[in-house]
Amino acid sequence: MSFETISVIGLGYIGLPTAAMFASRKKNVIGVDVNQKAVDTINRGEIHIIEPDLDMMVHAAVTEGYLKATTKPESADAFLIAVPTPFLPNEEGNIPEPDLSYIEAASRAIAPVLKKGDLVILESTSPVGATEKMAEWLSAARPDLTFPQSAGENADINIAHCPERVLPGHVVRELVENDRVIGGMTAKCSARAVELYKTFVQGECVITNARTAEMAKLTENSCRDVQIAFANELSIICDKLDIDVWELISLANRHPRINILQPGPGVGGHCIAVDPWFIVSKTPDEAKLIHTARKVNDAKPDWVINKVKITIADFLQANPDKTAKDVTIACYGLAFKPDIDDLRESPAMAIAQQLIALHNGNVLLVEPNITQLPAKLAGQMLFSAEQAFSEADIHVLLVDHKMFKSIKPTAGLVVDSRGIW
Ligand code: SAJ
Repeated sequence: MSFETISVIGLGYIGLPTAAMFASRKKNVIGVDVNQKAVDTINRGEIHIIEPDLDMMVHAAVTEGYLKATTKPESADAFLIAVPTPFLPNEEGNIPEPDLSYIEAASRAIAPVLKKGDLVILESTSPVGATEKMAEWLSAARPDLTFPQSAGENADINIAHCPERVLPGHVVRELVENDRVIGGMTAKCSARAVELYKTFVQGECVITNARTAEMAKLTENSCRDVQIAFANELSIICDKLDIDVWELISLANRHPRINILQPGPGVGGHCIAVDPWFIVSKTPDEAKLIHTARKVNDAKPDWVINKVKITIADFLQANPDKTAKDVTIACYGLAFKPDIDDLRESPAMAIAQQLIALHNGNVLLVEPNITQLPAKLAGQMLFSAEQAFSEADIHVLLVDHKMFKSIKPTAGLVVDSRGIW
């Protein structure tokens, strides 16, 4: 049975590009989101997130009539769930537990419109076992239909986990080109999911089971987290030993089998700093290295703040006529990584906020990729790099945006968390 109508639940950074991609292949796509504002924006042919080329795709899909957004699920042949899986609120020091309530809510929302022959795919990054849980929620809501956990290959509804693996900023290209892990609850579920993704995926669709697919996604991001933690730990060791860590890494990387990543002010974003916890919370006694890497990366912003405090003390020692109130600090970059405007879960933002709270003098914020500061920084102003260069006594480089690679301050003290100045 082919897929004529496809519904995508959750129209965020993954769901919206995926919906637009199916629509670009002339499938009827129903995008569902609880956010009425996002739904209205999309139905005007506009987008509420920033991702290169997505605006054109959504505009074309909506004007040609292949994509519409709504807050209430409608009947479709396939449902892709791409909702967030954040943490449950937890006390500092405890292992964060994943919050599956968005997946549960999405399952309950689509259950009434499911019909025999439908395919349901969980795309959200999830702890091992989440797809089976989703299948249970669906089955509890629709006792009149059969599901793979009890009916196997003969189930009325097919279910699979197919994790997204695209890099923010390159989503449109990577959705098409990346290989896809397809974890069906049965062989038939996998085969149908492959058929669906082959609508636009040019990469290979590699079949496994749902649990392995869940773990594959968590493994990819945990691997990167561990590798970044290694670089961050090296930067702290090198600082103590008076060695330039960036020179050290570039030398070590000349070895044919070594490829060390780059240290920074910490790990941000909604994936790499989150997903390893899904492994740690399931297997806390076994996931020792993954847990330690998380702690190393989470501690890095405080290390940078401490560096700034030491630099303020150095400045005051060299300028005995001044007090902390007279010292102007500039922070360069607020985004969670270079050349994007996404400030969520950004270590640079956390450092800037803490410096504003800690420091008696002025803190100037420079972020060339935004025009307005978020509410969290209400009362602060955005400055151009040139203004900050001329006004600040201490320059704190937090994000290696392209722009900062071509200019640098000529006076004042520098705390460079990225090694470009
Ligand atoms: N970072 C460093 N040093 C490095 C590389 C990255 O400090 O050498 C920092 C970045 O500055 C940033 C954080 O790590 O704060 C994460 O950035 P990233 O570019 O490594 O990854 P994300 O979060 O943008 O996207 C990741 C990708 N996963 C992997 O590369 C294994 C992407 O493919 C996933 O789809 C995405 O997570 C996701 O949605 O899970």
